[in-house]
Amino acid sequence: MHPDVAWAVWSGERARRVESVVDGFLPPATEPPQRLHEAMRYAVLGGGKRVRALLAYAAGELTSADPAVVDRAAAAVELIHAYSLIHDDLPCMDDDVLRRGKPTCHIAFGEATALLAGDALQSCAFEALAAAPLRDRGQAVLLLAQAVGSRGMAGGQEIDLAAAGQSLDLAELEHMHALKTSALIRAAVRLGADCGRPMSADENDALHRYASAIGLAFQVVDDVLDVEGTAQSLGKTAGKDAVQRKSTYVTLMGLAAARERIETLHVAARTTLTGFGTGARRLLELADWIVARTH
Ligand code: GRG
Repeated sequence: MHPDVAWAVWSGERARRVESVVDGFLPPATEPPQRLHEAMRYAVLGGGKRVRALLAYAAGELTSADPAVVDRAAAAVELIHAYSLIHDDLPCMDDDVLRRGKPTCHIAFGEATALLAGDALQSCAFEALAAAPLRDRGQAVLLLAQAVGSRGMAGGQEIDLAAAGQSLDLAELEHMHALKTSALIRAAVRLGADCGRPMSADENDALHRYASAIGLAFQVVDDVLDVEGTAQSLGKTAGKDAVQRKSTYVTLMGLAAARERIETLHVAARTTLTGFGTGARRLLELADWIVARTH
């Protein structure tokens, strides 16, 4: 099978897999309070590239994990991600009306229900991990909590909000994204890998460097797409960074240098995996896909 086809088959199968795990884990929309459960399901099901889940499954392949064991880790990171998007789209934050090609959760369900849906999805993520068939559930819960709290994603979001109307330098921008975007991506990789055989300290370190590089590359691509994409291709509002006068890789470096930075991070991510052999195949493919993505 051609490598591109094999990748499409694998990623499509894993994306459907996590969709069904999340679907089975969430309360049904018919269960009271129906509106809240409907909003939760609206935000997390039927959309999104599932990058974080794919990273968890791919990292699981590196340590020969059974995908059935990775399922809960993959679901947990997608649940957290969906919560963060709901909250990020609220009027008090990024104030957006379009997400994954449909009205944002607060447009569809109202602000109060959207806020609660985000809260409840975050709880669901921890519930999924806490009851998962993992070797060390406590460690997994700790890892995710640290990645999404004030020293991780939520902290990065606060730095981003505080920077409104100000210009950040490159180091400040990188620090913000290391928390806001990369922390969850790093957690996805580590949680997935931890579902398989124990890793050596060197392997752990290499995987951490892979995830950091790919997390940052994901963000630089996001900045480039905000300039080059359309609402139709992205499924979310395009050109927002310029309207909000946000510092981005493109505003600080220019488009050409931002593209070069993506390629440098791409090469760095691939290089960190050289010692892993064929088990790294999916992580390598994911690195290629993340930097080449168009939405
Ligand atoms: C509200 C605590 C809190 C955090 C929000 C994730 C986030 C932090 C904000 C989202 C805003 C944003 C554009 C971040 C940059 C990168 C990013 C996370 C893009 C969206 O992720 P994708 O492209 O989305 O993986 P899909 O829809 O494919 O899942």
